[in-house]
Amino acid sequence: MSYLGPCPRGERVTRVTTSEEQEKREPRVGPEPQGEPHFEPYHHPAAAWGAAKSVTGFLVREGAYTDGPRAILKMNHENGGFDCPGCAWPDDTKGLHLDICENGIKHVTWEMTRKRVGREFFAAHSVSELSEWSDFALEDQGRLTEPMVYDPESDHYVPIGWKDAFELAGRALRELDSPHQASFYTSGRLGNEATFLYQLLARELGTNNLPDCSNMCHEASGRALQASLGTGKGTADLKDWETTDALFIMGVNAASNAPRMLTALAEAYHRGAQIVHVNPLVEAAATRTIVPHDFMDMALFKSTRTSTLNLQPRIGGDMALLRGMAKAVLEQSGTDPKALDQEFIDRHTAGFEEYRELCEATPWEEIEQQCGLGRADILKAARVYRDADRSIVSWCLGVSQHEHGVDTVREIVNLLLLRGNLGREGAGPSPVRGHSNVQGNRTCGIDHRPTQEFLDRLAEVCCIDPPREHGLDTVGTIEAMHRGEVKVFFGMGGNFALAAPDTPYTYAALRNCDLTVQVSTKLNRSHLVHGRQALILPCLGRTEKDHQTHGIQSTSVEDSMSMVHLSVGMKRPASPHLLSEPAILSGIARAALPGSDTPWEWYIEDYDRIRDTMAQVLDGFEDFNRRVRLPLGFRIKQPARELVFRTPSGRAEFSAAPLPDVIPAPGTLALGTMRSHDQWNTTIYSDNDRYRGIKNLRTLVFMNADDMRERGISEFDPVDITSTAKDGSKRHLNGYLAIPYDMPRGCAAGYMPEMNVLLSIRDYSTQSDQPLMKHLKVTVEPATRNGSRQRASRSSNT
Ligand SMILES: Nc1nc2c(c(=O)[nH]1)N[C@H]1C(S)=C(S)[C@@H](COP(=O)(O)OP(=O)(O)OC[C@H]3O[C@@H](n4cnc5c(=O)[nH]c(N)nc54)[C@H](O)[C@@H]3O)O[C@H]1N2
Ligand SMILES: Nc1nc2c(c(=O)[nH]1)N[C@H]1C(S)=C(S)[C@@H](COP(=O)(O)OP(=O)(O)OC[C@H]3O[C@@H](n4cnc5c(=O)[nH]c(N)nc54)[C@H](O)[C@@H]3O)O[C@H]1N2
Ligand SMILES: [Mo]
Repeated sequence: MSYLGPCPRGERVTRVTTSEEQEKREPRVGPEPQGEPHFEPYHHPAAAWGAAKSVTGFLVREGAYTDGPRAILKMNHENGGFDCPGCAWPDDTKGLHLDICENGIKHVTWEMTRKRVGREFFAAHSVSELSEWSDFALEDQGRLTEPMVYDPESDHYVPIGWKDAFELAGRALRELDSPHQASFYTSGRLGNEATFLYQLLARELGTNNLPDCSNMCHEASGRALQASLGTGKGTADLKDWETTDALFIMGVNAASNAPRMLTALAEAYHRGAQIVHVNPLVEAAATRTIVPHDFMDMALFKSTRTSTLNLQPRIGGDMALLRGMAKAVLEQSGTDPKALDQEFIDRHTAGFEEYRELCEATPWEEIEQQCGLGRADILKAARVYRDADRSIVSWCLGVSQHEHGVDTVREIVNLLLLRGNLGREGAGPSPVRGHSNVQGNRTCGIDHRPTQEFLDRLAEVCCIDPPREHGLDTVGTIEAMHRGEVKVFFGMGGNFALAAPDTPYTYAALRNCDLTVQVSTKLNRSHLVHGRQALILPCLGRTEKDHQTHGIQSTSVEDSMSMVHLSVGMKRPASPHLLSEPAILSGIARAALPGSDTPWEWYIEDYDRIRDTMAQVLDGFEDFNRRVRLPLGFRIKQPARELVFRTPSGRAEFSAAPLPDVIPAPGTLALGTMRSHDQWNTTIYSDNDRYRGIKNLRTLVFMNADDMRERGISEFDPVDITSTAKDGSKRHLNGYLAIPYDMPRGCAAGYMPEMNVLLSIRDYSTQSDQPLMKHLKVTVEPATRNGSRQRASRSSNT
């Protein structure tokens, strides 16, 4: 094995151990450091003035100090305005006038920047040159302004008219031997109307190759809820959050990634509800908050607790904790019949006896070892659950991105069923979705495994003959591109190259395509890692006015809690040459399917027409155009919420899966990849992570202090991280800095997307096909050759 040499901080060094040893150096993801790396544990409440300060700096940097605040006042409004393109947390049901958060503001401002990337920019910089730039620098150039096509002779992107761009894409699709040689990726920003047209295009063409970011995100949650309850979504809504007695918040960094949840947590605490956080790290949302739109609290620095109990299981230990809680409740039911809701179990569930026997047969010692918590802690959580009349369990990627993600979500449902926490106010499962419309994408047909009923309706209403076989998901698409079986890749938003696992493998896969098409708002890595032919098609953002023949159009989105509402942009588009996403899809569809009977152009004149068709195809969208215009939109009916279960037994089904072994082998650590506070997936705003006390550093690994000591590693020491994949192949990141952090032994954490180089494409869950982004098997050692200890600072008072 050859050594890669010293690694300046921030450079990613990847070595993929394949038959032919490859070496690869990647540019940094984050910005040039603004100072020395610094670490000081954070002790302040979440949100509050730190957030206000951070927002102000950001508005100034993006030149949006006048447009920004004006736009923010139009965000998430019950009548008109646009939906925050940030996370999928629902809008306040009381029509709150400032239903916003720090990261939502940053996200909107990022889209509204005054910076532009025009033809002059591409003329000045070749693709090879841009490939050396950091991901931060690429996006920081601003909004894309006109369609561009890759010119291999000059290695530059050059302008192309929309008509020619559509024809180029259309011809490539027309000339494929099989429609399955194309794959259509969606990032969860796409509005419902464009989503519907996108899946129609793919299916009319003849393929279900519709990978999406859910395949890396909540696929496990969807599959588990579908199997247990017959509906792939959570059943609790914001009203339930407002009335529940106990909230269990698992595997989510809410203060950074769903910050408007802080309001719900603070309100729950005031009400006297119990709030249990389950996370190997005690994140900021598990401490205190100052709710940003509560001006009096802001002015008086008055914070509210947002937790009553924090439990820190080992990475992957959630299922064992849940099993322990269920076991405790079942044991208690021997003397206290009210511990169980036997009537609910008898009337509405199947498989209870088998589950009870499994819980009895699972020894406490195994439960304690697997979750990494003592019995007393498990019993504390069980008592909170037993004492609450109504409970909600909420979760995100800390639960879903694991080998046994489906089993764990099903165990959440098992626990809820024991006490009838379903189909009534204040209770139920409540996954926190990621992208603002990722749930709507699935509802509106982005699914590589569509149901036959959905395809039947689509065939009937849209007069097409959709393919019946399953298509490719994200991992499947990457592998098929690698093998040369997928030749045309469409990216409808997102940054596939960087978001997907096994960075060099994914790059090679994209480069193996005949054509890559990226519909985007900003320049990113996926434009530079491209096929033999490549198009960049710039589109309107959600904040911008979408003018069509019948006037300004709005699009609809669905939040985490199944509320569908309209979003209408209010800003002048960043460039007169931008098209809306539906218009781009219509143009490509017409070129790809010249004889199509679908009225592609007619749909674009007025999106109400798309909605009328959707109303006929999609369950729960009846009378779509009227209902979506109601003040808060409408909620898609959830059969499970009404205790109607579309499962084989017609009941809610207990699962009885054995506990997985999640204990790291001696000498190894389980590493979870996650976001910093100042990033939005692959979009990096700065290299700070305020709530975790980090400044000027992304190339780090958080570790337990004893694990560091055992390896002779001190704070800020450079280390080499080696991952071992299921197939034994090894991947490396060298010269990362170790940071001691309050987390269980055997666990480590670091940032995505940098750490995707450590994850083999073949390491995905056999239950959900999701890449194992929260459970990499790694060793961490002092850096071998990089002797120069980087200068770094840490506050001495901690
Ligand atoms: N500002 C901002 N908001 C976002 C995003 C963003 O990048 N920036 N991304 C959006 C998207 S697409 C998504 S999917 C969501 C993601 O939202 P999160 O799920 O919060 O995303 P991560 O940053 O991956 O954080 C994972 C959390 O799980 C914890 N964790 C890791 N392993 C385990 C485990 O085994 N068990 C438990 N219980 N916890 C564990 C980590 O400590 C961390 O708190 O956020 C959405 N919102
Ligand atoms: N290791 C590791 N990897 C992960 C994860 C993890 O936790 N760990 N999380 C995974 C998850 S949960 C997700 S969701 C994926 C995210 O994967 P993606 O959704 O593919 O990535 P994003 O970073 O959200 O995409 C950013 C790009 O979207 C484009 N964009 C922004 N707004 C718009 C718009 O309105 N329209 C269009 N057409 N384009 C727009 C911009 O060009 C921007 O550069 O990453 C996954 N990757
Ligand atoms: Mo996500």
